[in-house]
Amino acid sequence: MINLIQKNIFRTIFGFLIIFTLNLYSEDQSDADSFFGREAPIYPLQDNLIGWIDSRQILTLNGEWSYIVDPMNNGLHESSFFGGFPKNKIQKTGMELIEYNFETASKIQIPGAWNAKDEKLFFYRGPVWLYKKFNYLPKQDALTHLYIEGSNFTTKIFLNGSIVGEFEGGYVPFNFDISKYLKEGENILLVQTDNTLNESSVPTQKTDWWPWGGIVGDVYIVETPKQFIQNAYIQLNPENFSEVLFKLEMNEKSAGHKIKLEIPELQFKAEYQTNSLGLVKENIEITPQLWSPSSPKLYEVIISSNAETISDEIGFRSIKTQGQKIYLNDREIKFKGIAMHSEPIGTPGPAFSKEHFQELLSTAKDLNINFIRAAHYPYTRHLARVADRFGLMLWEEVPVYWNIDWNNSDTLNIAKNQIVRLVQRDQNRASVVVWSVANETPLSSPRMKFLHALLSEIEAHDSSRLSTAALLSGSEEQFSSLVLVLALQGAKSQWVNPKEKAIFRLILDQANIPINTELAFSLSIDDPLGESVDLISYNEYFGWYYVTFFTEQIKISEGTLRKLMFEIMPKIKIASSFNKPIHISEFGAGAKFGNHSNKIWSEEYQAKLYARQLEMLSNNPQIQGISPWVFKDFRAMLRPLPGIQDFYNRKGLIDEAGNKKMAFEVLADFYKNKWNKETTSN
Ligand code: GCB
Repeated sequence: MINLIQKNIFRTIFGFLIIFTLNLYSEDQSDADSFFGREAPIYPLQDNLIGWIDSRQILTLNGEWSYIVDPMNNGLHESSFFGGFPKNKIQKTGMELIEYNFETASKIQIPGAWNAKDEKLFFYRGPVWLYKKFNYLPKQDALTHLYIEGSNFTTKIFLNGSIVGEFEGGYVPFNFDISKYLKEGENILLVQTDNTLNESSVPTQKTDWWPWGGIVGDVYIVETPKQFIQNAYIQLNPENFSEVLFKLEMNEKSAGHKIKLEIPELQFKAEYQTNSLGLVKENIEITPQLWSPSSPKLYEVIISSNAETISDEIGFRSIKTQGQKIYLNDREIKFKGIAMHSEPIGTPGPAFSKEHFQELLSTAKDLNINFIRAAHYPYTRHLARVADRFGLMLWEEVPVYWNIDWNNSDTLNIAKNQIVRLVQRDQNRASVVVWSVANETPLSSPRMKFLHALLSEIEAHDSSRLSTAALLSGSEEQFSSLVLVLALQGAKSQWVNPKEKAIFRLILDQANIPINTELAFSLSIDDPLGESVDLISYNEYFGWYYVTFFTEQIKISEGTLRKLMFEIMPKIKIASSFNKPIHISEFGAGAKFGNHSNKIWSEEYQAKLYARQLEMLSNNPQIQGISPWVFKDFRAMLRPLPGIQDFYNRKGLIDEAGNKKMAFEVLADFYKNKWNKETTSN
């Protein structure tokens, strides 16, 4: 008997090896592929976004989840020999061969990124499985949705062994109807999230921030009636402050749904009916007190249908540009800003909660700011909620960063989906005054087409805010004229050494420029995208980056060039051929907290650079807003310098623990005492 069994096993193994060998050596590669994997199933795509999430019936799935790292992507049904992790097989007799077990796996807090939780995963970019068990009582006559506020960057969802769907693109919320997969009692949710970026993703592989992996926003089970309010928009008419535009959309395109709108504090109550597309669109006559940084007034707004009631706290304000100025509620305002990344103070990983943003924004307020650039991707909805209450204006952005696969329609769809979802989520936040579609994207015609497509999405969904993109500008000729201005300064200088002076003179001679010429450097922002945006935003790094390129070209020491640059900076002219306001969306310098010297990476150098930059920027009348780079040191794989960076970008005004660097006070003082005081109190 034993012999027979042994023989069979031997035969099976032998057969297995033969197939294995045959397939390995098969001429036809697809046979080999199908041996290791199965056909990939179709993953349904996400549903339309559900708005007003905070007033829905929700069960939170935030908290402790289990996780298994899957670097070879072996847990999917289609790539696994044994059927994949979603089957969630459990050993019963101790004899079943199952090479995973979510019950005994390591634990992680969700929302949260695995790179921050587990040291071994610090640099990890790949798939990880996240597992959550929850009890549920499915409701008749209701729909149940799974809502995830952000998951980086490709997410596959399985519930009780069934495929729910897939969402591509990080940072933005998405939801799936899971009604048909739910069971009474224990339910098992398995989410595979993969933070790999590639040349066609948004962003692409290279970013100057950490590609945090995992579920980075709230996870909720949301119950709605079968016919529910998908979303609603209620915003001031910028042309008439006694009128508000109200737009509502049902999930089903059908007429006759009765909708009640109430704003109790304004004694406003009205009823409407949806049209055949399931829409309401009305202009409402009310005169709210306007939201502004000095008075961030919010009103409770309640919307009900026959089957449900949703509500929110909403502020009303207008934002416009006219000529080269910016107006909030028709009063001129300057954006006294700071740029940020979504990382909390003192805690590694991404920021996601109300508490994280409360701490970030209240510390940032010590800079006397009225504006925040939330670079370079959407943060969770808590940011804009906190900003609404704190009276801070916000710039929100999608991660179309550096070079993107401009000609790829899938890439465009990811970016469109990101901007649309961001707008749909935050469209009622008074704090949000700017939508940005890109950061530092090199000029080309496919890039123009791509960015125009994103701007059109904004136009179609919400044209009441300012559109922008942080531009790169300045032609080669413009920058070579910067070398000439430095050479003039150097040739005349009292402190530059004779050898370097001789080089400067030679440069001037070759350019036929007499040494007594008065020449100031002027930069014109002429990116053709300027035509299509409301705000001309521009990132510049005078005093930090540019001289590094010149030092090699002209053989002058970097120290000399940096000193000369500081001397000429206050006279630099920045303008644009577009008759629109300019916002300097970045400038900055790296400094390690506690590092004191007169060299780079010191707090002193950073503070001096701020002083020179601020002098330069306030001498340029077209500049109506600034958001220096950056509020806090943030994690960045591009920044390895040991002892200084250690994988942090050190351009923060505070370090990761919240310690203030010297430049913090320089900016705080500028905003409080120097830059057009009259426009601060708006
Ligand atoms: C930039 C980028 C930003 C970088 C920054 C820097 O121009 O927009 O993402 O982090 O420079 O620190 O170099």
